[in-house]
Amino acid sequence: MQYGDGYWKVNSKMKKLLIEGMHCASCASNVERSLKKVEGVKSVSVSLMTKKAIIDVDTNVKDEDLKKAVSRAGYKLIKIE
Ligand SMILES: [Cu+2]
Repeated sequence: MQYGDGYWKVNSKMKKLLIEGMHCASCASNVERSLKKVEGVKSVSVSLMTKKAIIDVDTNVKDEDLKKAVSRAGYKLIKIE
C-alpha cells in the first residue's frame, strides 16, 4: 500500500485565504512561514498576485488560529473560502 498524497488528504481540506497587506515576495514568505507554524497546517502556497494563500489543513484546525497567524505576521485575513 502506498502512503502517497491521497492518503493524508483524507483528514485534511483545502482552504483559500484572502489576505490584505502583502506587497512583495518577502511579505508572501512571511505569511507562508507564519501559517506553516500553525498546528495542523500541512502545506501553504501564497500567491502575491491574487492575494491568496491556498493551504491544506487538518479538518480540526480552527479558522481563528489561521487568522491569528496571519495577523502575527503583520497582515490581515479578509476571508476564508
Ligand atoms: Cu513586502
